Amino acid sequence: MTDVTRAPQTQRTLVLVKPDGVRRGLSGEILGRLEAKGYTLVAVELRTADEALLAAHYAEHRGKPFYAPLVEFMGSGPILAVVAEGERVIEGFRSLAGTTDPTSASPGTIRGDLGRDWGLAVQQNLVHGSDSPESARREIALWFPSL
Ligand code: D4T
Repeated sequence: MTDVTRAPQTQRTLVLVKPDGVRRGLSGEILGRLEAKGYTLVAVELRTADEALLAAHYAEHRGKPFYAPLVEFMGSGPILAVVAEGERVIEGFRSLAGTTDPTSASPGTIRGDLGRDWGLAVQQNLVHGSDSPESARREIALWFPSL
């Protein structure tokens, strides 16, 4: 519901189309969903991430069982890195993406419509989206230091 007393919260978020999404030719579909929702693309770059960037990006997961396969998977091919902007875009993109496990993510979401479990060591769940304003600032600085 609209809260008329609330101050505007124009935000930026980091979206990644992960290597599975790029490999499957879903970059356009995913960018299309972002744009159709009304968010603005601020930066878009296709790049293969090196281990240092991935270690910094996933620092919070270091030591977890899925960390090594996650870094290997994320470095396995090009990623489409995107900065998107809009009112409450951080929450909005997380909602577009759906929950982490694509098998149970709701239909209508990117992961729910386009993703599934492939029986691999790591969830190949097509996209990443920053989960808070602090994460967004940190991640945008890592992937797009010039912004
Ligand atoms: P990201 O960070 O990639 O947007 O995904 P989420 O926010 O949805 O999920 P996350 O940070 O908890 O996980 C990061 C990354 O690790 C993989 N993963 C995660 C996995 O393979 N097994 C697991 O049990 C978890 C929790 C999937 C996404």
